[in-house]
Amino acid sequence: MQLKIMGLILAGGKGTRLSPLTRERAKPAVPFGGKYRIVDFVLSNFINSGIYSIYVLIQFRSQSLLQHLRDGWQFGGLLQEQFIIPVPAQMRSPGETWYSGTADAVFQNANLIEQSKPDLVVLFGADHIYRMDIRQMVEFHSKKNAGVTIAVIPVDKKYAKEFGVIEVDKDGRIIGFVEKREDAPTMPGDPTKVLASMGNYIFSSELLLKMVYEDVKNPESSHDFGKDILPALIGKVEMFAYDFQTNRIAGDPPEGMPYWRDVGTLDAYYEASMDVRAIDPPLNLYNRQWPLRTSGYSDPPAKFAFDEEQRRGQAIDSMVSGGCIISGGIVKRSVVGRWVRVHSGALVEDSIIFDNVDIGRRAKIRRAIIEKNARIPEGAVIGYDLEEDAKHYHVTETGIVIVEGHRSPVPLGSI
Ligand code: ADQ
Repeated sequence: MQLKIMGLILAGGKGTRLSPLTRERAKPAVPFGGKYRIVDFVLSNFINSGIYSIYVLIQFRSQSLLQHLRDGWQFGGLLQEQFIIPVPAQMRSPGETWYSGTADAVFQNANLIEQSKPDLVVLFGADHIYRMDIRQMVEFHSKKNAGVTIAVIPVDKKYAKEFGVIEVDKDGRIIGFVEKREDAPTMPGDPTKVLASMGNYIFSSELLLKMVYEDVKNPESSHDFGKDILPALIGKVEMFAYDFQTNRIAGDPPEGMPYWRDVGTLDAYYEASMDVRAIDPPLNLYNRQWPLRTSGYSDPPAKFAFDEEQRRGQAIDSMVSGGCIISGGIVKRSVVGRWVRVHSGALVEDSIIFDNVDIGRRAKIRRAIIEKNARIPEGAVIGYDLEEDAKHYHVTETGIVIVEGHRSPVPLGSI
């Protein structure tokens, strides 16, 4: 029997720890990998897994995310059950509030589930960099006859306080769940690791509805899946952990381990970006059987204007997006967004450059994130003297310099 599946994506997080990148946009709308946004990863996972009925629950600073969903993710029209629809808070909670937590976000949209009566709700976060064939998790959920299945991955014990941590019995049944606690239980046989929830759940629709209706009546609840709903289900329903490490993507080498990163901090975001741009990357964007989808931009190809004499005008070990012109400058080990100009004599190394940035002649940039629309003046030096940089820019713990951009874009192509 073909199961009827509804996709719900929780895309309302503030992403405070990614500030200033989240100053103007919700975390799922933060650019990643040059031409993509973080939300493209989960949306591509859904579409590539054949889940086509998708609601995206949005909240904070959603304009940029809405625009991205409109530009890149509109489809359907012919078939009623094929859509991606962004839904802001419906003010259906007792106090007519914004989504007060992830469970409240589902409660406020319970009518969508009631109307279409899916068998399963695939409820995923929107904040992670990974590829996952969700069909394999659905199959696991069905085989186990589970009420809830949570995708899990081992992470280093020192990160326990950032995740929901799960305990399982020998059959993979969940027997413990604690949310973000330093003293979370480690994995049997490996005291250095905890089994982290990836924030991706499959629920039988009936159970999900029952839980969010009960939760809204509970004055003690913070209306959150990790803090309230999941711990309360232990021992009451069949709840299983799906081991993400068993997930395989068609077209990938069989020995490759699945990659998953919570890009919760600027340093984690930087590391994941560098992972993806690597020559032999742990997450391969070039597997045509698992396309990472995004806006269908009509940018011209990136262009490299090479100066033979100076040996300049090139990008090495880098990803460079459409509309860019690297004109007499050098880009190394970097991720470059759309419509970027790198002028003569400029050197960009180990950096992430967002869209529409102009890097002036002879500027030198190292280990930096340069935000959208920024103008780097001629001869500027960034990333070489962190004490000096800290006077002008945000510098992270590991010494990544964040150069803020401008709100209003300089017209595309005018530089
Ligand atoms: P966090 O990611 O810290 O932990 P949360 O901030 O609730 O939890 O975000 C979960 C997802 O929901 C994100 O995609 C976020 O954008 C979205 N979201 C947050 N608040 C929302 C709201 N009010 N409305 C709509 N969407 C909202 C969670 C789990 C942990 C798990 C980690 C994995 O709680 O148990 O380990 O994810 O990263």
